[in-house]
Amino acid sequence: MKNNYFYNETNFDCLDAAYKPLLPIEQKSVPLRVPPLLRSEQHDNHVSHYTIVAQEGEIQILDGPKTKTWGYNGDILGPTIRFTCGETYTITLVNQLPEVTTFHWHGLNIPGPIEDGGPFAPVKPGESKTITFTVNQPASTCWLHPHPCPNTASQVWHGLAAMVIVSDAHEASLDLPRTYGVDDIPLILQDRSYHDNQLDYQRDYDADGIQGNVALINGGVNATFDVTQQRIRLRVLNGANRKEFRLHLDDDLPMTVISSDASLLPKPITLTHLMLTVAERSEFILDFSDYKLGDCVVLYSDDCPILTFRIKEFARNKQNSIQTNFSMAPLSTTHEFL
Ligand SMILES: [Cu+2]
Repeated sequence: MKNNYFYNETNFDCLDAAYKPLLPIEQKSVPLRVPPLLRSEQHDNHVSHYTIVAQEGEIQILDGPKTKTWGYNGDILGPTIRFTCGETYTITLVNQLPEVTTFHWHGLNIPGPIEDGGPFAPVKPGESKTITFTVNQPASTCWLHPHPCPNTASQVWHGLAAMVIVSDAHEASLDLPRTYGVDDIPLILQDRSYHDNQLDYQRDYDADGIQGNVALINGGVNATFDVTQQRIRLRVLNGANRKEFRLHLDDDLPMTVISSDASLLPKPITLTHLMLTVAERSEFILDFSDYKLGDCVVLYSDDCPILTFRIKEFARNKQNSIQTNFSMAPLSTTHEFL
């Protein structure tokens, strides 16, 4: 291992008797699903209105029958929700699931118990609730997930999770990739087990947290992403119930980490291996300037390939290095709640 902070993988796995490794899957690769951006229905007096619907669906994940899933405003996961620091949002939360859920804003510094969406903010089946909050925190990558007691884990397992991006004027002033879907890419990493292509939470239940052998990335398997810009910013969320993701590129391409859970780091850190535990987020930049058209670079977790980058044509600029000092605002204004 080139980065000393990294774990001893062999020992780590031996100590966890129930550890389930990710296994490569024999299936044709498909383009990476990039969740759409959530559109506001209305914008008046500096207040944006959104509607988020928790619903049942089904989607093609493995070859064969479709998998029954849950999602926000769709079959699985949800649209990416963008907030701007200082803006106020009114959000209508709709529960079309057959059981109680909540809508928890993991990483947002907003009031509880209702707006925050913890276990004390239930939305019953067939009902809806409207919340209003003002976002006031540094730029960060957060996420939305259900948090009902005791069904948080099973609802996430069924597919409820969405990425949340907070932007602010400071982040906007930095020379960082931020064209969503082109060079600013959300990656929700998860693992699942399937039985005849279906989830079975009870069968796979583990009191320490459920695991699977199939790696999902944005709800799909064996994904490829076409690189059309020299620098790609990945916003990575470990959306698994229990599993750590231990990321590295097949040729040890450096990852320039710019952000962790709370916000931007004081300055970027370059790593070749990065471990994310559950619910953790990290933003890092990959610079593909040393590759040529047609090359492929593969992102792994442990020894399982999870995403292939295919190099396309793009303008190259060796001078376009990443700023080394973000001079970010102090972190004391942010709080983190699970
Ligand atoms: Cu959480």
